[in-house]
Amino acid sequence: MEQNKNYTAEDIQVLEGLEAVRKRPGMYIGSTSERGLHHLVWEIVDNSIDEALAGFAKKIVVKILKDNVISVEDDGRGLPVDIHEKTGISAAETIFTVLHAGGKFGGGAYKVSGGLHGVGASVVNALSEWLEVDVHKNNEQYFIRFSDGGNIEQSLTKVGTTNKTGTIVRFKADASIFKETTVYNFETLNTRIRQLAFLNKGIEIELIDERNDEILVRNYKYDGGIKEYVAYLNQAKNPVHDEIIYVEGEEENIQVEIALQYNESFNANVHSFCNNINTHEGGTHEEGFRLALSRIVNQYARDKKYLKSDESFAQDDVKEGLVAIISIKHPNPQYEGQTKTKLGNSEVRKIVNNVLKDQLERFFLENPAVSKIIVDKALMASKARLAAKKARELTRRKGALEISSLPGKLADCSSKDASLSELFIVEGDSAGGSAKSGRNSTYQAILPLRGKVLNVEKARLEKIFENNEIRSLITALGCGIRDEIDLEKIRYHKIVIMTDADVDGAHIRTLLLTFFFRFMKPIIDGGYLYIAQPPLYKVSKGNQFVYAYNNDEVEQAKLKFGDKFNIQRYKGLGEMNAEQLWETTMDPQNRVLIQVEIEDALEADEVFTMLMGDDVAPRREFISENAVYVKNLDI
Ligand code: TTJ
Repeated sequence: MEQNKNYTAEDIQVLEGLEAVRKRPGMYIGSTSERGLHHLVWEIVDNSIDEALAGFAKKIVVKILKDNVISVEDDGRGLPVDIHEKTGISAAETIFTVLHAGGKFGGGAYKVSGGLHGVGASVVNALSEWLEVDVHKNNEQYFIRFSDGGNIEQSLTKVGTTNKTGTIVRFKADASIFKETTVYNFETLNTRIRQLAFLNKGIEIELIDERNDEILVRNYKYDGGIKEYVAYLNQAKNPVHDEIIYVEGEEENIQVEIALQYNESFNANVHSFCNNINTHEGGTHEEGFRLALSRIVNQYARDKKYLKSDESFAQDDVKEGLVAIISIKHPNPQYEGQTKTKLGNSEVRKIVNNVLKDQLERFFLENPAVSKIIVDKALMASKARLAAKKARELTRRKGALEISSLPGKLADCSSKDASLSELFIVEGDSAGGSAKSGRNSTYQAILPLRGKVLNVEKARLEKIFENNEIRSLITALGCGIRDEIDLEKIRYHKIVIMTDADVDGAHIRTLLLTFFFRFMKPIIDGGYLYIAQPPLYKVSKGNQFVYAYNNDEVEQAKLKFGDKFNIQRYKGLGEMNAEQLWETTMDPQNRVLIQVEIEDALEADEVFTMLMGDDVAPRREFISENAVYVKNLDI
């Protein structure tokens, strides 16, 4: 391959740019973990999405080739191949070698997808062992190859003729950068590709995994766009009206699309996107939506005399059982928040309101049966909320003389510094007893739970207050619940679920995770929630012993002790004495805690609905598909 020997000032500047990316990759792709690795794919795919949104590409194919090489191809116009008169470098090459290049790929459409606005291609090149580009354009086929983090190896060269147009990019992530892994997760790619197809109606996106003998193919194309997304999210949730409400509009060059449908559950499932980015932290588009929806439902309910003129639904009442997707395309989005996934553009609030108001009011008037169902649902929610408020006031009034009591069974810690304090939620009184005696009571509190926690998946906010275990937990945490959560008030910065390593323990852990996900999600998002890892075995020989936390460690212990040894399987925390429980599971010096994090709230919602919801069939299918992976099942 011809080497580009005579480096120009331009080349130096280019290499310095890409060198900067290799020095601090986290600044460009967030991290070099598995999540950062997958971000490379999205930076490339976003370019093809833009070509499709501009109306020139119809199909995008993402392939995972052998050795975890990624290929992304589209049938668009093909990257520009003209040679820049000043630099003598082709436009295609520039896009892969200059940071902040390609902000606009020509045409009227502005670059909408992706978070980095076109810097992606050169960042991916910088972080790849090699990257190749095929361009089909003007009946010619062109080829470029870069290697070792973006050095040009083969400049743009005609390598043949063609009768099609399009762009194909192949790259191999640099293992010296992505030290954790360079293996792509099929489900991660599949979930996001399906989401991109939902968010960009009519674009066909295909995923092919060629790494193994059995080739996996997934193909997505949704002409109904986010309407089909709402239908997909509601498929296991029993919708209460057939038609999915869909509005779209554009104002000030900002495109707004909203789809919504109510189901019989009590949970709200509202997800918002800007330029295909999942704005997990919400923002002005979501605020505009919530305001407009509650205002319109209230207005309709009053006009039809379902509500008296001085009554109104709270926003919560109108959210109950709601599944909604809000997707906007914005030429100049301002992202805020901890993870830069909160939309800050203030003009968006009124634009979303304007787009939704006219069309939703018209829908309600034209579909009185559906409107009545929605209003009835809000009425039920409102009645339950008001009844519970009265009940709470009553208990407060009755208990007015009591101090605002922490639950009696809470063994609190003496420290009042939440940032140092830990709450262990323990199953049963015997384990609770061991935990209380074994703990460091300065900063470790214990809350023993008696019996099963309520399955809140099907419960209204009001219902869960009737459950003693849940009420004790809410009181112990001290930070409120649902929209009233104030993490400033939380009494512990580590909340540790410590249940038995048996089926019952797993069930209680799942019930608690459901509660936290459905009613206290900010606690998970804030990284406060953990799962304790008690040892599964104690392997001993004479007075020597080792705790084993998994089967590999058992094997290692057996090797250490040679032939004669004793193995004790810990089924319940109660089988350990206080000292052992402290040493193995609570002592920060030795313990292993798993921090609970939500990779993708949409997926988590699907999992909780499937595991904890009414519909048995999906759960049975999940169990039969995954039973093969179960270890240490106690019969
Ligand atoms: C921009 O306007 C002029 C004609 O070419 C348009 C363009 O660049 N289209 C385009 C870019 N289609 N596909 C891409 C692309 C595809 C991949 C896989 C990767 C990159 C960096 C760009």
